[in-house]
Amino acid sequence: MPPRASDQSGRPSRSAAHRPVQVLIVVLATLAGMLPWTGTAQAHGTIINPASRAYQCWKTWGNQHTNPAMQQQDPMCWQAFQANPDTMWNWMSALRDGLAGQFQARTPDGQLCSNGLTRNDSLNQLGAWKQTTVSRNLTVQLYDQASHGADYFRVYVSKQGFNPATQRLGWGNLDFITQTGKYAPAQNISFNISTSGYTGHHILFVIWQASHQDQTYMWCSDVNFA
Ligand SMILES: [Cu+2]
Repeated sequence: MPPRASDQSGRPSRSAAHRPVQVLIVVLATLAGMLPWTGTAQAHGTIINPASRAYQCWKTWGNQHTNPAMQQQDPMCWQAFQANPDTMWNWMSALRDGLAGQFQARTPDGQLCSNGLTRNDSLNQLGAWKQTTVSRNLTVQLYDQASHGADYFRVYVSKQGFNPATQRLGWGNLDFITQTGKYAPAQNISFNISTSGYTGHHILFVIWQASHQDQTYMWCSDVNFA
């Protein structure tokens, strides 16, 4: 009985005493709720070899992005930094959720290199993007800070005769190369692809369907088939 009496008499004062604690819990819960979001916003991935457009610009110019020499030496990165530097700072975040596999229906021609993201439209612009020299059999390398794993990758190469410097990439300009199998979560995932009949500047177009949720990434990597 003494405990119960003490309970009842203590309730109002205890409740008042707990109010700051409850507020703190709400604050902590809110912060905790924000953590995964903040984490995923800053940590995803891209194709680092052959480098996707935003990654190549970030890697080459990220630590000297105001260097005026970029305008002459790498005009496509220059225009991308002018348009929106966040495209480069967030080279890992070119994602859309909930596409339900409707990649073509929900990605208009001319917006493939930006994954249909307005903020990354600089990546669709025409010109002399820096190219990675590759051979017909090549290794494609994903770096994913978040280790999402992959349901699959779909890989395409722009058709022979298509000129990435003067033509906006549409679905009709692509040859489908392969769709990979599933990959377990890892920061580094790489796979080999085989092509034939390509020479000169092509776009390697890769779709990454991540495994943790319906999350789709699309990138253009400029390659030179030697
Ligand atoms: Cu992610």
